[in-house]
Amino acid sequence: MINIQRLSEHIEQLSLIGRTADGGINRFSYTDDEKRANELVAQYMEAAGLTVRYDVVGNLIGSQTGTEDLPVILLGSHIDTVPDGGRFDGSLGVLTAIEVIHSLKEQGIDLRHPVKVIAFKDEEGTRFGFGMIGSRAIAGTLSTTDLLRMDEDGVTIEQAIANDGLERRPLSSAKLDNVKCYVEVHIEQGKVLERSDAAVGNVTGIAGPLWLKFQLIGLAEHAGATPMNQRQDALVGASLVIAEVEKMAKKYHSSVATVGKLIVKPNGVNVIPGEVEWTVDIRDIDEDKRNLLENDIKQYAETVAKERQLHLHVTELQRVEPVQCDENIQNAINESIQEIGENVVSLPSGAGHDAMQFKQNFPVGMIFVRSKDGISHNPKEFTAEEDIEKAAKVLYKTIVKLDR
Ligand code: HGY
Ligand code: MN
Ligand code: MN
Ligand code: MN
Repeated sequence: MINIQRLSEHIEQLSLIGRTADGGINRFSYTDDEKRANELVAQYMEAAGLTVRYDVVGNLIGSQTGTEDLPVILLGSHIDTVPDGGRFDGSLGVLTAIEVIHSLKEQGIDLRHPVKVIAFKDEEGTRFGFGMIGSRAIAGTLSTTDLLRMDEDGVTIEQAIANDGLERRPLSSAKLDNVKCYVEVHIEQGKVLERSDAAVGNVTGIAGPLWLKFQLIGLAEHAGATPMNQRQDALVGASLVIAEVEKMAKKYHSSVATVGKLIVKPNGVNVIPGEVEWTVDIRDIDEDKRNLLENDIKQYAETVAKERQLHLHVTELQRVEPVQCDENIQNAINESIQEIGENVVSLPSGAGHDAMQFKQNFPVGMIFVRSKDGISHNPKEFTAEEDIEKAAKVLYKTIVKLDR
């Protein structure tokens, strides 16, 4: 049913592009490495019989017609990474979708529905602090204002698109209509499947990431000449807030909150920090609880700022709504898991995925594959070949069921 040797070879080859010294991967949107990765994946798409094109933001789209004029079955994921990321996050979903289309073709199975496989642009948001550029464009929700977001060198998304040599067309040309559904294979990036002794899982819903940037501004002064009770130390203030973020998140059991980036200015040994900037990534499958946690954190930051004569600025970087996966697609996935002799485990996704951008557009479903030790966003990210083969078989069977 699936040529797992070919799929494993594709995963290995793609993982070599953007490789870091410690075996991780740096592959950020609109860079030469990502361009080379797209070119490799485009070859795999063509070998599978897909017609390849790039859309206005650089989504790599492989298409095939159906035997009937029906809505499109959409598959895919992303091939960009977090800094020093793993070889399976995103890439597994794109390559597995291509392998399933390739296998169906080899077995002479012509689907009724047209199919598109997409490697979505910039799912991670690593370069511009604003993720899922590609899937937003496909959903028709990416705005020209969004394209003004800048990377750390001051390059906007719009400039990066132009530098990438992509044909300039209106953003609206990227929107895909007439889509039946979207199904994504992705590594779990958590420990649930492993603890349930399950190779694959059916995703019930996806927690929505809310990204905020906090800035505390105090006064940079001499570390030796400034008495302790006369300081406006931005880093001490930030530290109090950051420690409280963890305590508050634990209060809301299903929520998670992470401070992933921290910038201290002027960052000198003998200078009281005058300015500190940090990010908070807040998630919950329940949007109301996420909003409560957001407000708790903001209010505490304001209290600390007032007590310490610091100025606080909070900027929203992205706010993605949680999404429930479609019941019919979940049933097709569960039946397929049973048919390959695996026990069915259904679970929510703590990680965000391109699928969540399609909440208002068409039904979505996701198939998770077990992550060793639940590790991801890390060079140690690993998923066993036999688990990948099972996930590919589940996707194969799910597509055949959805095609009826
Ligand atoms: O942040 C996430 O959840 C995903 O890896 N982009
Ligand atoms: Mn990721
Ligand atoms: Mn991912
Ligand atoms: Mn994803």
